[in-house]
Amino acid sequence: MKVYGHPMSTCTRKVLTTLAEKGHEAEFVMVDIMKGEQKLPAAIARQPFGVVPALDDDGFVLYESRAIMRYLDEKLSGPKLSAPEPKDRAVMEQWISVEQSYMSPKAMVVVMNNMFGPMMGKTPDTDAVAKATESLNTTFDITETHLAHHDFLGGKAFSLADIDWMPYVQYLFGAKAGNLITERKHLGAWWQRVSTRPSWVKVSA
Ligand SMILES: N[C@@H](CCC(=O)N[C@@H](CS)C(=O)NCC(=O)O)C(=O)O
Repeated sequence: MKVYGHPMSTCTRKVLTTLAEKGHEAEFVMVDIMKGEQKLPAAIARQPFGVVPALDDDGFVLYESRAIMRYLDEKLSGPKLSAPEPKDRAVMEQWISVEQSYMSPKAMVVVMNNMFGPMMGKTPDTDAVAKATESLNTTFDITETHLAHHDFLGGKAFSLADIDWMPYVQYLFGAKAGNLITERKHLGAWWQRVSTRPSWVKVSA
């Protein structure tokens, strides 16, 4: 099994964390997105949208990080990262959707402007950051209410929903916006719980 990705890529990190939680390793093949390697013909053959990650499981090629996470959880031995019960499974899927629809697009604005942009000598667009932060405040207030009654996003147990949220939440800390997490008691406690898991410590090192 091969994972094509980049160690700094949030979507690649979701896949690697899923593998680590399942107690498996895949061969990691670096696609240097800093050099544009994701747009080369060989990469496009695996991921036609020209981004990472992609998985190659003995000739079965799959792209889209969330699809890969679900596939790995179904296929591999190890702890189950999705609840079997329909209501629990649906709650997990709801929080994966919240990440994709409301959290990550706004977190990306903050991270690009406050973390990656300055690394490349760019000046942050403070208006864009303020607008994205306002939206993140709403999303995190809703998340805080949920986590007041649940240890994990998917409910009682650690699941793919937690893994799905972790890479962008971590980058918010690097983008001087970690207060959005730590100033919320339950969200802060959740982050403490999930970010100290050995899988995450390994992948984010
Ligand atoms: N929906 C895709 C998004 C993949 C994506 O945006 N990957 C980023 C890295 S996290 C990338 O390859 N960026 C390089 C580019 O846009 O050219 C997934 O979940 O796999």
